[in-house]
Amino acid sequence: MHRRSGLLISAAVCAVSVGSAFAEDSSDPIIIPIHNWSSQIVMSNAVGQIFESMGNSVEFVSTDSQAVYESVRLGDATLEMEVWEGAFGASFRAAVEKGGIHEVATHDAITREDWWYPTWTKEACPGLPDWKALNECAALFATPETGDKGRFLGGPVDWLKHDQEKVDALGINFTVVNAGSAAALWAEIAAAEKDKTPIVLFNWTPNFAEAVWPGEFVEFPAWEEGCDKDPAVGPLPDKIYDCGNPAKGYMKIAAWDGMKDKWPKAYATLQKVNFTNAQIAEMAKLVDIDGMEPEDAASAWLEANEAVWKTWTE
Ligand code: TMO
Repeated sequence: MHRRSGLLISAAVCAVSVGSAFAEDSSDPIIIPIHNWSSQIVMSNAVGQIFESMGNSVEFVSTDSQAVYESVRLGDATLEMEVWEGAFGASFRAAVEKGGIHEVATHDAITREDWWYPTWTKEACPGLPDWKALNECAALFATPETGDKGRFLGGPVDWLKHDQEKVDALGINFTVVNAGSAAALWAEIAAAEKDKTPIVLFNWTPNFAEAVWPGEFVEFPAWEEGCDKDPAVGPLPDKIYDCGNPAKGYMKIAAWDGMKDKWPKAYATLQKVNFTNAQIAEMAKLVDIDGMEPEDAASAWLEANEAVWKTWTE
């Protein structure tokens, strides 16, 4: 509580000088939240290091990937580098409606997050990627844990993918089991690869995984805005979540409304930040394949891509 009113006061003091072209950034740290998938951690470190190269002070905090929108709205965190439409669109929109957080920019990256399988799975279930074919093949995906139902391996629960709601709405013969971490997803694909066991799990793009395991997303009824709220939207008139996630989703950058006045230079840089699918997949690869620590991966990425980001600081 105390800290927040402090932030508000300094934002107000700063606002007085904003009209001048010489407004300086506050020496308070820019608070950058990090979550539980690699590209977000590396990208956040990269942008933090860019701010540091401009003389700013930066602090990283590990936060829940849904609750972060409330934190940014209140100014407890300053920005969010990866607002994925599929996983976070609802939480982001809800926070924007309450006020205090806004969209700064949209990355060039086009995103998709949904049920996915490595190519060998299709040999066992040739009707894929249609979800109805997946349903007919459910027994192929059964595990001791799921009995005669297929197992869908979901991501960590804070990604809130509503997989169980989708299973219930579409009447799919699957049980949702959530992995504890992103690393657990990759370990399961690698284990299944040994004897080409069929597997269907949560995955996304851009990600390093697409360069390692060719595969496809399951095609559910196409996402339509409101499918998660309005039973009338989607193919079944009385169900919500009777659809897949957006197949061409956005990835946005969000910030606390006070950032612009408190750190005007950093904010001007943030407005120019923009990553592509290939760049984001590369950031994840540096950690998930090459085994680098995220801060080292960020430094290596910045060093190899100076032409991409240097102009953002001018
Ligand atoms: C938010 N995520 C990229 C893990 O789907």
